[in-house]
Amino acid sequence: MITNTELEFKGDLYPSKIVSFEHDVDSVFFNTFNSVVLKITVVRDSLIRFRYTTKGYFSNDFSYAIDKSHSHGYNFLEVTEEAEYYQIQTSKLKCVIQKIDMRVSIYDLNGNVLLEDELGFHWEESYEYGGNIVKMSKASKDGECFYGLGDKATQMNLKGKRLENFATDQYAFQKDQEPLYKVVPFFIGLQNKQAYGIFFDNTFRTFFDFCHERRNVTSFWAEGGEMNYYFIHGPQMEDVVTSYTDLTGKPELPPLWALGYHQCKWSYFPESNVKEITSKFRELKIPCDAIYLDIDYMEGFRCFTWNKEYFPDPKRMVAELAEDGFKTVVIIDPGIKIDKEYAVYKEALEKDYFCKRADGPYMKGKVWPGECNFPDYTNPEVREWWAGLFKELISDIGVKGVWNDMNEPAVMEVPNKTFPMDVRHDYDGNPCSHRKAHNIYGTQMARATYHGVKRFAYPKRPFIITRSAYAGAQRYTSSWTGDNVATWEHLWIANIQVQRMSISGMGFTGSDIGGFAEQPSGELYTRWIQLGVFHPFCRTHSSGDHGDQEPWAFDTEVIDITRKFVNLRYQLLPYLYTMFWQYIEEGIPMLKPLVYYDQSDIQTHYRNDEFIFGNQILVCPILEPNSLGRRMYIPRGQWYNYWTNSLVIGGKEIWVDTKFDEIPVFVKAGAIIPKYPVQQYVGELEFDELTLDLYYKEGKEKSVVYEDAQDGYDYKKGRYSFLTFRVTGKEKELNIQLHKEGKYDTNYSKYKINLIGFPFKVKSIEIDNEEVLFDRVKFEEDNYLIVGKEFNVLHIIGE
Ligand code: MIG
Repeated sequence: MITNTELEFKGDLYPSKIVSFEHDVDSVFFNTFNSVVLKITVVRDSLIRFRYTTKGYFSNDFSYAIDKSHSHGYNFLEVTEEAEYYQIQTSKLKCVIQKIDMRVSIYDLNGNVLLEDELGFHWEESYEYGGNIVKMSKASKDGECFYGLGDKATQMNLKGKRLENFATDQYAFQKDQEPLYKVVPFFIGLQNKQAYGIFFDNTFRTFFDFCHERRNVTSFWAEGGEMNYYFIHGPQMEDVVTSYTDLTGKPELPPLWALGYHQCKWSYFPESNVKEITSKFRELKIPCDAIYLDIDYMEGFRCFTWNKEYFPDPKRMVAELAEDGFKTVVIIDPGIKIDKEYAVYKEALEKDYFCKRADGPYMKGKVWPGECNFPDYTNPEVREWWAGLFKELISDIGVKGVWNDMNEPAVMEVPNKTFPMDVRHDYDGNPCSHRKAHNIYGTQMARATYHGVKRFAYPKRPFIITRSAYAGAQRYTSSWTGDNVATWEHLWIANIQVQRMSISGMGFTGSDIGGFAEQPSGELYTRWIQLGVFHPFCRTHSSGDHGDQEPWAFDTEVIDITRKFVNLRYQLLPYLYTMFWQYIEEGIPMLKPLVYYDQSDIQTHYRNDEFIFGNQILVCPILEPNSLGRRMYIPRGQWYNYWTNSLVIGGKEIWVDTKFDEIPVFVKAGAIIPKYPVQQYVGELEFDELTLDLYYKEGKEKSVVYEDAQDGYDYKKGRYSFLTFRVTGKEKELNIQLHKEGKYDTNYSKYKINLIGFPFKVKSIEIDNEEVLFDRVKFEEDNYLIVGKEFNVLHIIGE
């Protein structure tokens, strides 16, 4: 911990005055008398990169986080020199650099300060390792709020916190515990109702201080590497998050089954136990798409092997599970057992693929298999080799997904829980020590795994899940929040972690439902499932040490409620898939914390529990035992209680009654929510109608529905269906305009439209301006109608 006394430490060095500058296309270089260079690059009008060196020149510019295909290009760039400062102006921003001390201020074009250096860039030389500890401090205004940073187990608004980024196997972590498994050095600041973002792209151990040490100062620093950050202009949080996600990359669509319910435990074995579990799901009619094999499926924990006693014929078993609709996902860890008889070990040794200590010997560490060596996934040749290892598992045996664990990397029985810092890495041709490679090790492993699974799963889509990740990992993999605990507090943590991951570019995330360590009560498990079905990744997992955690480990009531909520998730699959599409297309987070949803309402700035699932469903978990309801904030606008269909006007905190088999769920007025029938697994049923729940609104609302073949890559060639419904409701009528894009023809031919909250009785219906008789549209009980899917305008007229 750095204290105030240390802050006054005279070891800190600062840029002196600027003596020259050069402008080279999109970049401007400022040189100080003491050899500091600041390179400012205009990536886009609203996205500016700042790089500092203290030695007069820059090292090779290389980042694992930045997506090579990110958008760049600006409309306007002008550099001017004044007596006291330089100014860089784009069509969105103005950036002022003081000549005397190189301090930077960023303004919007109305002259509002967006972000201003306090001390600005400074550094401390590191005698022990060479290079610098690089530091940045910014002035913070009263009322400023901070969000983001990945998987932090603390309140949504990070104001007043100091956080640390160093990927760590943090078994049974606690609230506020630092650091955790993932590293996303990206935060969103919100000040004066304007949002901005900072992405500090530095893989060394980094720290962020949000007005914790000093009230009006935000600072961030790294134990090595470069001061290298991107400033992202809002003013809406959506602008910041979508720009950040564009910069660090978006995933491809997962297969739709990956959005189903997954069941996991450490461990299901032997084969008969796996089958017992899967059959029980079908027998109890609780939908489930994936079953996981944890480390015990392997022979002595050797990756890419099978314990033949437990699993005599994996190919047959995987095929039989597939017939019943189950996809098999297997765990693969980074540690390769030191064993001269083990093919994977032998090959990696021969090819020199393992990480080495600074002085030459292989890095050795204990994990599940005993003493292991560890592939250097930062070497592209090693990644290629690793990808190739998946051939048998995927092409031959038919495994559909791979789960990467322990990739922080975790090492047992050593105080720092990971590699020694002197271990060497290739870092894609930029050799470095583990100090620099530690935080991206897990991502590079997941990346290699992704390429392998993708190659051998083709023409189907791959599914990868990882525990450790650095910014940008979303391009390759989903993730879970690691070894949580079966406590109510952890349910609170899971809710925040998944929302936070969502606004940190890495939305395909979930928690171990029910808790990994310890045993949940039936009530806690129920409350967790009720939240978990609204998380992009939905899996029950447990350590297996404290008893079973399948739904039927609890009483009938729990089983019934689990079924009810998992059914709801399966009904909402088209809605969930649509939000995934918006994530991969536009970088829009699938879950939206209330502050993201309505940043100009200050009531949202400190909310934690409520979030928007997709665009139009408001969810709030029950986080306490024996609850008959809870208080919650309803954001501005009109919302229908999903369970009662009663209308609430938002912008206030209210009490919501819920039974044990409900949590507060609200649907935005005007929304059209698409639903599939309940299926026991994705693709089980053929159906001829898409259900559309239409929530009446006096006014306008737009809803979209994305669909495609649910797997494969045809969607990239335009074979998808994208429906836009524009609802306009009036006192006695409602109009739906439908616009269709894409070349995919859905299997169903009709819509069943449920009319919810209509204040009038339907008198007649016009389709494309022609009145239709009620025998052409099935219209019953005044609350739903069935119409052919091809229409442009549907006009519902009341009496
Ligand atoms: O040291 O593979 O977070 O999900 O079940 C424990 C066994 C290793 C940690 C993972 C957990 C997994 C467990 N693993």
